[in-house]
Amino acid sequence: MGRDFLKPTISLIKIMILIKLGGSIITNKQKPLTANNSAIKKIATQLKKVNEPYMVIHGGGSFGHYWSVKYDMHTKPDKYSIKGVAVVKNSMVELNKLVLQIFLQSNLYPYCLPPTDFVFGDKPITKKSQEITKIAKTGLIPVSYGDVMWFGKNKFYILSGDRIMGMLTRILKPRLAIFVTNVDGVYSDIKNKKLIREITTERPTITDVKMDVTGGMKRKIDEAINMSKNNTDVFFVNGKVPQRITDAIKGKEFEGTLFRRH
Ligand code: IP8
Repeated sequence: MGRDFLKPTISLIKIMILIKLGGSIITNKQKPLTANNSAIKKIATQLKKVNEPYMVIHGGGSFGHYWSVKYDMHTKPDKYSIKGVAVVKNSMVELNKLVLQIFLQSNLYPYCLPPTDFVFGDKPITKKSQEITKIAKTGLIPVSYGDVMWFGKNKFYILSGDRIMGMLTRILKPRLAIFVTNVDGVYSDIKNKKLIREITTERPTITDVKMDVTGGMKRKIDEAINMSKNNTDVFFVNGKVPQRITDAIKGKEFEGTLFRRH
């Protein structure tokens, strides 16, 4: 099935692409506090070929998720251990720094945007979020990440990168949103690796892999369905074959799952 029809008409009206680099691809989830530098490098090399405004949001993987589990911290606002808050936050800054460094070494120009810059409590700050497209239009790449956030009333919560994707889709109305993970897309059957090529409205029944603190693949699918309802095409692609990211952007045929906008 060709997907070329997705590109020309939409790009005339809409700009901006949101790319979520999942923790499963940019870190080694089996090894605490280990980034997958070579995967990040390969993705950065592909991103160098993109010549339209885009933003990158990355997940926590074996950094943020590792510590969130250790300190029993979740997406629900609560009075979590303040040591936990400090440790999770620091681990995400560390991972973000690595991503920024590799981007710079790959001749990309990242512009670090922690979610505290455009989220207050659990809501996006519309005016600040709207500036993101303008930053991306200069050629810089706004880079944000899942994080532990101050909620108010002595409570904190884990804000996932997937949630940020959903929030910003509503405000920026990107022409495309891409979730990069370590699998080909959404499988209807994880054992046989049967890939669902296209999802319109219905949430597919999937057999999920291990859950993480922010909800794993199921959560990602719900977010993607809502984003496609917000008139944005959403792709799930495998970051181990990073060319699929640029193929999706260029409207070429590629292996992955499309959540068609409606
Ligand atoms: O990996 C989670 O972000 P995600 C960030 O996008 C933390 O779910 C701090 C666990």
